[in-house]
Amino acid sequence: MLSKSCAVIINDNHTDIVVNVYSNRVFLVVSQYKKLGSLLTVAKESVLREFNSDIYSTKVIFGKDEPEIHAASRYIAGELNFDKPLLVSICLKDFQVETLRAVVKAVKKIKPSGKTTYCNEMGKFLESLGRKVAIINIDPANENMGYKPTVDVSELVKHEEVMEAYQLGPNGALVYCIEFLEKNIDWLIKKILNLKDHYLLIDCPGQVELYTHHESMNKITEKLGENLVRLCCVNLMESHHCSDPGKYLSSLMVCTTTMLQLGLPHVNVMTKLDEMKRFSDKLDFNINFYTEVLDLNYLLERLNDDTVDPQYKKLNEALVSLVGEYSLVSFIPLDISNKALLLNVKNAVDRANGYIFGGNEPQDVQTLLACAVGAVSETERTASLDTYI
Ligand SMILES: Nc1nc2c(ncn2[C@@H]2O[C@H](COP(=O)(O)OP(=O)(O)O)[C@@H](O)[C@H]2O)c(=O)[nH]1
Ligand SMILES: [Mg+2]
Repeated sequence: MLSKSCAVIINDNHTDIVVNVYSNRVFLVVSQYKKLGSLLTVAKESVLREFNSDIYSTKVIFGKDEPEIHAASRYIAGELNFDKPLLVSICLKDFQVETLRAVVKAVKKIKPSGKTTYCNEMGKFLESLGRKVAIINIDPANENMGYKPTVDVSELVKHEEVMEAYQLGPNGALVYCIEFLEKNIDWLIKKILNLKDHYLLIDCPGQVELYTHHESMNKITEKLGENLVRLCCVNLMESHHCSDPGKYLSSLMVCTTTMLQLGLPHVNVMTKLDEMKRFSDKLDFNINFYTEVLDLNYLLERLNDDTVDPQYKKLNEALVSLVGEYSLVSFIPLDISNKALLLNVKNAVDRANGYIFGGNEPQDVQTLLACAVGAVSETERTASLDTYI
């Protein structure tokens, strides 16, 4: 776990939660005000170990210093019991024990965007259609792979060892590993050339900076392309980002930047659609607005509802018009357990990377053309999404 975030509704209040794990501490943000609150350090005292009860000492290093914030931090630290000192930023509308319990429950349930799950499930799905699939893991910090990777970057470089050897934090070590992979790209190419008759799924790291401004991923995909691998970037965005106009806009910016930076055929997928129900009452628009990225002026109105500052209004306007002018982004909705939605994603990827015209699967001309133009009947499409709100 490096960095994970989620949003939950607690007592009718939208609550943002972010957990960042560094080598020497965990940074937890809990906010119901869309901003950082008091910042506290929480350390576990070992003095009373013999009584088998942990004592936590808390210290405010920034912001309001109130007893309830100390008590809340101690409660959260005790329940979560991280093995590293905790730095916590708390900004809550109430400090009732039910609220704190809900925060702890949400932190325990935080899950990443689902890249590994996607590779695993899509792999099985494609195999059921008769494709010979190989999954290649190039995320050096990958956790709980449910599949057995045919090629694993950890044979080349180990994230933990890099952190230790160079005294780097998890993100720094990850960038080092990816740069190392770029320098040793021949290792990967050689392995891939042995998989000529396979359909490849490449499980990538999730650090967004690798796709928005760092150059290594770009060079890696270029080199693979030169070696006749027809790549398509499948970018996963979690549907909970729709519950907040600011988060949704930032996702659109990340998608646009990634598309421009990588320059690959690209399919954006909105994952965990089944979790959308939890936010139904927080959604300003229907699912189509978010997946098809419809008129962003409506989004701008919502963004500006949250601020009276003219500078922020101008910034929102500029960002919205930037995303709107490029007009590159739309999302295919996915709930990983829904085969019909998995099929939609598969068809979009087949169109994007050209597999539809080169694969070995038997296809009649009509299916081929329908897939090539993305034909899905309107009733088929809305029927499959209606159940999600
Ligand atoms: N509810 C729901 N959970 C999902 C879906 N896809 C993935 N997940 C969960 O989200 C977590 C994602 O973990 P993982 O795939 O390892 O994420 P990664 O770090 O992006 O590779 C797992 O616990 C999955 O069970 C989905 O469509 N719906
Ligand atoms: Mg993963």
